[in-house]
Amino acid sequence: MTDIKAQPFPFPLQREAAALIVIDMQRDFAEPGGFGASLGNDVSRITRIIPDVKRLIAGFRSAGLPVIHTMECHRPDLSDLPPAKRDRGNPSLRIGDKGPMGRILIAGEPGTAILPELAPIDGEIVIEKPGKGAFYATGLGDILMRKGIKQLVFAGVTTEVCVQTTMREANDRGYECLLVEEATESYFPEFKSAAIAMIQAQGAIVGWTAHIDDILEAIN
Ligand code: TIU
Repeated sequence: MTDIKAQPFPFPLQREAAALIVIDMQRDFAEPGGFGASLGNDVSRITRIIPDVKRLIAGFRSAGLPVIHTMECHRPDLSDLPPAKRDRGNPSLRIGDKGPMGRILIAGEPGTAILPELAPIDGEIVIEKPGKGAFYATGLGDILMRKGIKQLVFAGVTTEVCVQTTMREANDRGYECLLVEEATESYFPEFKSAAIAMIQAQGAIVGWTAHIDDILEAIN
């Protein structure tokens, strides 16, 4: 067992049972005209983490460890979109509406795709999820169990919405969760800091957080 330098204390890596999960690094959250922008957010914050997420993915691939990708999206007929989610707030475009990159957050549309720099390669699992958490209404739990994965290293966006929701779901299911600080981002810097603090607090109540170089050194 190798410990990874982490907060609030070292993460006890079980290399054979660990996987990277990259949450929702989609054009819809990172590019103008997508879902994130339709909610009034400055999406340029998200693009800044692309090089670090890319480096992290490359490190897991070269270590021979699994990389799992998630995408927040809905069926074209909207049958998996609760009206409460579609109707929430006052966005300039709602989920399912046609925007400059196709229909917002709909499976198969150009804007819903994972950013090309971070695209999955053959053999990597891609989970399409209708919720903020990646365990809700997906096959993720069964897939992880079949693969013997017990530890999840988290990257992606946004820290306090889909990343933290999925970490909490995973933590309750018995996974040990480690968030990579440079490889996650929020539209709100104060929410990213708060999410990191609340994850680590109370003796890793939700999980650990660590820096990218410490993780890559431990797995390679
Ligand atoms: N709005 C926001 O911060 N996030 C989302 O809607 N989805 C994800 O975090 N992926």
